Amino acid sequence: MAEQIQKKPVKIVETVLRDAHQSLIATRMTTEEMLPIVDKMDKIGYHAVECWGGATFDACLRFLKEDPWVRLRKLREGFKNTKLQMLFRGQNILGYRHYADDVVEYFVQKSIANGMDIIRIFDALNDMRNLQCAVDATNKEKKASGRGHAQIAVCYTLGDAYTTEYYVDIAKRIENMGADSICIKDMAGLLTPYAATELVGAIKSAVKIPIDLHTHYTSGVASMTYLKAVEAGCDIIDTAMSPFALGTSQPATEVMVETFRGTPYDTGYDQQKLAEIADYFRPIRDKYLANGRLNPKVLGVDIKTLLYQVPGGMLSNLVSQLKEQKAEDKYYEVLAEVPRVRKDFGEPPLVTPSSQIVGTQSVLNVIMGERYKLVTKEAKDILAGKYGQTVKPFNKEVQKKCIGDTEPITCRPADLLEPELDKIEKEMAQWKQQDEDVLSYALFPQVAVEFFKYRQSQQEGVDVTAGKDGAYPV
Ligand SMILES: [Mn+2]
Repeated sequence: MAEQIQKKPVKIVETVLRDAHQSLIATRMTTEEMLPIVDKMDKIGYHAVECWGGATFDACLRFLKEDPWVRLRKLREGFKNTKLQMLFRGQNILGYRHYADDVVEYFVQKSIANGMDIIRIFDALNDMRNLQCAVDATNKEKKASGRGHAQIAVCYTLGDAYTTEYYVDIAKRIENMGADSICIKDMAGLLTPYAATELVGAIKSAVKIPIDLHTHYTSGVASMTYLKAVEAGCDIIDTAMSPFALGTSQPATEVMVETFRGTPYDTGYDQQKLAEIADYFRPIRDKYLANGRLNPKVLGVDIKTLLYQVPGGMLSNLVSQLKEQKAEDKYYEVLAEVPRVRKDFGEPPLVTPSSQIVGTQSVLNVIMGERYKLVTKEAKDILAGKYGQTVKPFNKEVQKKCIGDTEPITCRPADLLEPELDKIEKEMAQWKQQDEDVLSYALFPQVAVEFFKYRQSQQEGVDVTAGKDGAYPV
């Protein structure tokens, strides 16, 4: 009988070049640290390597003084056989506001033109209206160039509204929207193993497109959750090479590969080759541990995440925000405030940007000693409907205190935006050296200009910023 069981190797998305270092070391891995190992990674047989999008773009420009587009092109050059994957925040692209459709379309077009294959598109509020433009743009590129795969992710979270029926309904809508695959995106490790059996089983019987499960090890259940999910029909799982696995990152690639060995789900990956890749990343992990960038606090199991529903990247951000304010002792107080603020804001999933909005507001509420005494612009926007529709209504009292009599909007937020690409291009014309610069500027105007100045100083050997805002090494 055993021979008759149909082989169904589980596919693996390797996250070490994106989510793993975003979750553990605030996205600081450099292109230089990535490139020497690309060739070995390319020979594993991964379904895809997630390596771009999310916070990588911002971190490249802001902290690493790297051009994210150059990184993408170099990775594309190195990964000759492996698909590249990116994370894309729907109408927010990789930024923190809603962009007009023309910018979203142009970003998708340029991402694929520069080598991206799979675009995982999600919306922090699971408002599907915010995804359609990016999905259509991906499908258009796929038709034109043969490259491109639109994966729509539904953010997994807990709460009254988030029933199995809710997810099944969303999954059907995702399939109807023209997605090539669906991702259950569990930012905080909230999906427990037996809940995964039910959820994946239910979605599997409702849709035909492949299911990818993405979770984090934060609460300690993630590898068991993958096991049950795969048994229930999950096609793809996201894992990270062991030196950048566990804690707020993903389950370890080698562990999951070994778990399925000899079963119908056997990946067939070579453990010896994986070990060589791990050997490469281990000293890099040690470096970040030694310089304090990798905080041991995010490496353990924090079962409280099941209570606070805080995603990996957000946990490490909260730690550094509190460190800056010299208020590290308020860590658990802030963690307790997070679910209260979330409820006030219509119980959205916590993922960029809603995680930052809820997180920062929680820090302010605790540090100021009075809730909503100081309110961020983004918190006001979310309460004014400018990010889209939440599954639950807002706390009316909090809404009133934060935005007063402002009339909240109910349409798709981008419907109120005029095309803006031409205007953006004119604004930054003096810095433009490649088409992609327009998009870097569109997403992070100040940070991009700083980067453009730095780039120019490198090229010309003169420091154009001298005497203004500090000198760059030339
Ligand atoms: Mn993630």
